[in-house]
Amino acid sequence: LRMEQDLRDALQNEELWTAYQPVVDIESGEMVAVEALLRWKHPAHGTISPAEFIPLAEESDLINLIGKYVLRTTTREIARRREQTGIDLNLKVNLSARQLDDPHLVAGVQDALKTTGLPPHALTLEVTESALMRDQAAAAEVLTSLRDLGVSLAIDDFGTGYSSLAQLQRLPLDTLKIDRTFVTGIAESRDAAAIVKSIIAMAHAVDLIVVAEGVEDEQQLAILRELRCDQAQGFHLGRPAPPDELFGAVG
Ligand code: G
Ligand code: G
Ligand code: MN
Ligand code: NA
Repeated sequence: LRMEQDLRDALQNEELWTAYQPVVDIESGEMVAVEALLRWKHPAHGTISPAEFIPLAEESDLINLIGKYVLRTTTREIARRREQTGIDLNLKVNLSARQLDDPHLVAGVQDALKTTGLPPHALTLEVTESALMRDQAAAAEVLTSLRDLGVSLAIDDFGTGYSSLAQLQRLPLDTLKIDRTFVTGIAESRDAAAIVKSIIAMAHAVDLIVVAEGVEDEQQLAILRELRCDQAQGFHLGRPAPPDELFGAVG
């Protein structure tokens, strides 16, 4: 497969880089976290979206190599930015389902924290609802090992799967991210607003911090504030950007 070989080469040739998108505390308006979103600058095809190349990488062990690279480079970057800005900034890194099956995952995370000096509480690992529901017993085990390192855990794209409150409660999670498909309609549709309201209430009932994704205007943000959503992310608050753009250049 041409593209798979290109992707393997991309890792070597440093064609992969990471954009960071701000996550804002709704009450204070402060940036409290950034989500690392991988980008591929292909020499011939230009920028390729992770929506295209992550699924390809997930077909093989390549996703574990990429995942390890992302963990190593983003923890280094954000450890440096925490020092530069003095902000107790949290780094959010996406994990693929297949990475949860990697027996070296926990050691890899531990190694990235140790090497870069990023405090464990400054790292949140995001796992999609569908990845967690695939094999709940196995997911619970690996999440528990990760949490023992002191890192936080988030369920991503929530609402797109079919998990119950009981299932959520059995997993050692800290944060729930509401999928942007629910946020998109909250200003126009009473049903969408009602769904978001009930997700927030349910998440708060089991002590999860709630992040709304895909916030694209002030009206959506105002509704989320009214619904007591904790944090928000989306183009209205900041697009994924190179770190120098987000934090300023450092020497
Ligand atoms: O940034 P963008 O919306 O194009 O990302 C598309 C998808 O790629 C999202 O679902 C996002 O979670 C995923 N993604 C981005 N970066 C990473 C990464 O480093 N690892 C994994 N597993 N997925 C990522
Ligand atoms: O699946 P995950 O939530 O990890 O992916 C985040 C993706 O959502 C990224 O690809 C990012 O570019 C995208 N994204 C972030 N904010 C917005 C937004 O406000 N609107 C839309 N349409 N996409 C967004
Ligand atoms: Mn995510
Ligand atoms: Na998401």
